[in-house]
Amino acid sequence: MSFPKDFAWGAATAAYQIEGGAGEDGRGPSIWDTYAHNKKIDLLRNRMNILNGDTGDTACDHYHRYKEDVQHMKEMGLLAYRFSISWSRILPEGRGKVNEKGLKFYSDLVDELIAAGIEPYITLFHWDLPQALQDIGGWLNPEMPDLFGKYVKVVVDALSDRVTYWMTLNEPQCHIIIGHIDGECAPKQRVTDRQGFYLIHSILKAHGKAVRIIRKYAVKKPQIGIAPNPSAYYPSTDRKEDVQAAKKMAFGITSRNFWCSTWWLDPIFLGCYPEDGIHIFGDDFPLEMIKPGDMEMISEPIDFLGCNFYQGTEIRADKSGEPVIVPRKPGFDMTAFKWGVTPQILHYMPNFLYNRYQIPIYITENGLSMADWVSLDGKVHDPQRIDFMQRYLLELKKAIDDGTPVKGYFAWSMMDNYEWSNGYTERFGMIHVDYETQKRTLKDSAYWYHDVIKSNGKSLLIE
Ligand code: PNW
Repeated sequence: MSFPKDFAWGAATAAYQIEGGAGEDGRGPSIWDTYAHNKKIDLLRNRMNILNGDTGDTACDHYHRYKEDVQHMKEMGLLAYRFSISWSRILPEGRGKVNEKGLKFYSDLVDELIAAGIEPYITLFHWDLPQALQDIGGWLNPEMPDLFGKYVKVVVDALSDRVTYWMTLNEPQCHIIIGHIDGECAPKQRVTDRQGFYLIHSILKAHGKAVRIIRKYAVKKPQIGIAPNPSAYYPSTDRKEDVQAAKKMAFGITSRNFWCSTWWLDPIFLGCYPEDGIHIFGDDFPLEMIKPGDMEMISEPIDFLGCNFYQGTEIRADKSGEPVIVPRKPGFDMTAFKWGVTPQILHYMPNFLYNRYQIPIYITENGLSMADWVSLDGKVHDPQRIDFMQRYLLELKKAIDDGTPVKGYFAWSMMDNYEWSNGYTERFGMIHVDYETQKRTLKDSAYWYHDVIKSNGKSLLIE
C-alpha cells in the first residue's frame, strides 16, 4: 500500500489567507485589501463582498507567528509546505522599489522550514495582485507579463539558493473568471467575453514569462509547475464507455464556458487554444490577441502540473457513448461548504491529465471545510476530515497504481484561514485557529495525517 518513495506529503496555504500584517513593514495594498474593505452591500448580489465584512488585515497573524507555525508543521510530520508570496509585500507598488523587509520575511520562513526538514513549494501568484497594478488596468495592461517577470526575478534572486519547487500561478481560472467575468471576487470586474480571452491570454503569457525567468536565473536547479483547478469529472462505473465519456467531458468544449480546462491547459502543454472552443465562441474569440512568439512563451516546457481538486461531477455514457451528467441524489454527502464528497476524482483526473499532457502530477490542494470547534476536552475532533482525506487518498493511490506519476499531495489547508468571500466562516485547516486569541490547536486530522505520512500511506488501509 505504500506510496512512491520520495512522495511529497504536504499541506498548503496562501499569503492573503493567513499572513495578516497587512499594513506592516512596507507592504502595499493588493486587490484583496481593496475588495475586503469595501463593506457596502453589492446590490447585484444583495450582500457585502465578504461575509461579515471580514478582512485579511490580521488573518492568522502568520506574519508574526510563522516560527510557531513551522513548529506545528513539524509536529504534524509534514515533508513539504506550499505557500504563496504576496507580490505587494515584495514590491509595494507592484513594480520598481523592492521592499527588503518583505523579502526578509519569506527568506526567514524558508530558513525555518528547511531547519525543520520541510521542503518549501512556492506559489508566486495566488490572486492578490498589487492594487497599484490594478490601477493601471490589471491583467488587461499589455505590460503585465513583463511586470510579473520582473517580480518573479526579484523572488528568484532572493530565494532560489534554497528553493527548488516553484509554481507560477494558483487557479488562474478562479482568479480570471470569478474575479473579472462574474465579478464575485477581487477585482470585481464584469468584462465581455472578448476581454475575458485577453485576460486569459495575458495571464498565460505571464506564466510563460515566469517560467523563462526561473529557468534562467534560479541558483538551484528548479522544478517548475503551475497549480490550476481543472474541472473535475468521474465515471459512474469502471466500464470503458463511462470512463471514456468522463474523459471526453473533461476535455471537450460544447458550450460558451470559460471553465473548460483545455482553455487553460492546452496552450501551456500543447501550444494552442482548443479548436472546439474557438469554433463555439466564433467572433468572440479574439484571434488577433495572439502575437508572434506568444504561444511559444506560453508553452515553455515545465516540469509538473499541480492540480487543486475538491469535488467533481459524475458522468456516464449514453447509448452512443456521449457523456451525460448524472445528477446528485438527495442527501448526497456534502462538506460544510456544500461541496460534494467525490473521492473518485483523485483516481480518474490524474489519469486523464497525464494521458493528455504526459506530465508528472501533484495534487496541490485537496480538503474540506467542516464545522470544527474546540471541544470541552480541549481537542478538536474532526472525524469527517479524516474520512474525507482517507477516501480521496485511497483513490489517488489507484491512479498511481495505474501508472500515473503522482509526485505529491498537499492538504488544503495547513490551518484554518480566510476563505476569500466567505471570510472566516469556513474552516479548512488541520490546525484550528481561534481568531480572537490566535491560539492554534492541532485537530485530530493533524495527528492522523502524521501517521499517514510516517507510514508513507500504509496506515490508510482499513483493517
Ligand atoms: C481554492 N470551487 O479555491 C483556492 O486555491 C484556495 O485559496 C481556497 O481557499 C480553497 O480552494 C478552498 O476554497 C477554490 O468553486 C475556489 O469549486 C472555488 C472552488 C474551488 C477552489
